[in-house]
Amino acid sequence: MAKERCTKEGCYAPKDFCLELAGPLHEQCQFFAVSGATESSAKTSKKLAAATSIPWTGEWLRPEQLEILTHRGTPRIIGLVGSSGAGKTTYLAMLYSLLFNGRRIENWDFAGSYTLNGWELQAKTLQVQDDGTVRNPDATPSEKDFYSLYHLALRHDGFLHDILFADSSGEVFSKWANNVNDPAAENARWIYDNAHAFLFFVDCEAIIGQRGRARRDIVQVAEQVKSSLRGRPVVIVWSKADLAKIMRENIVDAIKRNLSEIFPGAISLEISNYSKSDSDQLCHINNICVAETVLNLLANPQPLRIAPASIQADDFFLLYRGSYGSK
Ligand SMILES: Nc1nc2c(ncn2[C@@H]2O[C@H](COP(=O)(O)OP(=O)(O)O)[C@@H](O)[C@H]2O)c(=O)[nH]1
Ligand SMILES: [Mg+2]
Repeated sequence: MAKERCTKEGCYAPKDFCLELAGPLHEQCQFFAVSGATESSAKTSKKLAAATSIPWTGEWLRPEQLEILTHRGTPRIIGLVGSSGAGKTTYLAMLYSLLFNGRRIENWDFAGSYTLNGWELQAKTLQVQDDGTVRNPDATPSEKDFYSLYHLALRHDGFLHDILFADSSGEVFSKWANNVNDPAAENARWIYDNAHAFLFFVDCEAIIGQRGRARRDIVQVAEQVKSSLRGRPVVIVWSKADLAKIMRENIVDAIKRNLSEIFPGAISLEISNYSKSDSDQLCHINNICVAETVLNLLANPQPLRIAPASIQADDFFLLYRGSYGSK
């Protein structure tokens, strides 16, 4: 019997994710299929190699694969930022599940995806199992070269938009917030440099458990996101808001104050993946609303909010701010 092993250096599929395809579908990888080839498996591997010579597999994408989209315009990248376990991957799983079950993002119609397998894989984990439990997505690998870009083609105002949600493990963003040049935070750096907008996750559960430490971590990452933001939109997502009532009010107020100073005017939304009813505000409505808000901000960029410099002058021309600004 063929030995289940991959020939690609540094790849431990099936024990770990397939490096080549950046995901768990190692059986479709030419390097995996070639290993330990018996006669019949060699034939299969040839077929598989032919099948995988198409530029995409339905798995989530890596930056070097984005050329399959760029021929039809610039894809817009939405970076998910937040600590480890903040619910970023579960958010994506829930978003896809809601869309799959017929919920709509107003004025953004689903028109396809290059990463259906990737979406499906995460969404499956939210399906209720025979024993009544849900599994939740596996922890996102924290290797510096692990990328998972989830694609949606959406039709808006008669145009097709390619949207990519960039997920990564929270650890890499914490490392990046500590030191933006940390060699172990390559993917966080890529997401920060290339994203057109950010979903900034604030984990209600972490605030309950870690209080002041959670606040410090949130503020540190937020400050770093702000550092070279260049007007890119940020939507603040309070995740696991089913637990929101248990949070201590003074810490919540302090975090809200910090975030409104760091991201003035940013919209905040509370989400949860645990629904109480069929049209649960936190789950069914707000998860979609997060996507709608960030997409609308991408489609209609807001003017840069630059604090006006105070000008010391008696010159009325320099002091003039226009009739709107003078109110
Ligand atoms: N209470 C609560 N827990 C959640 C919710 N969503 C996710 N979780 C928990 O948070 C864990 C981490 O979520 P995950 O999406 O993997 O976080 P990530 O590291 O930011 O991608 C999951 O395994 C769940 O146990 C939620 O809406 N409410
Ligand atoms: Mg994750």
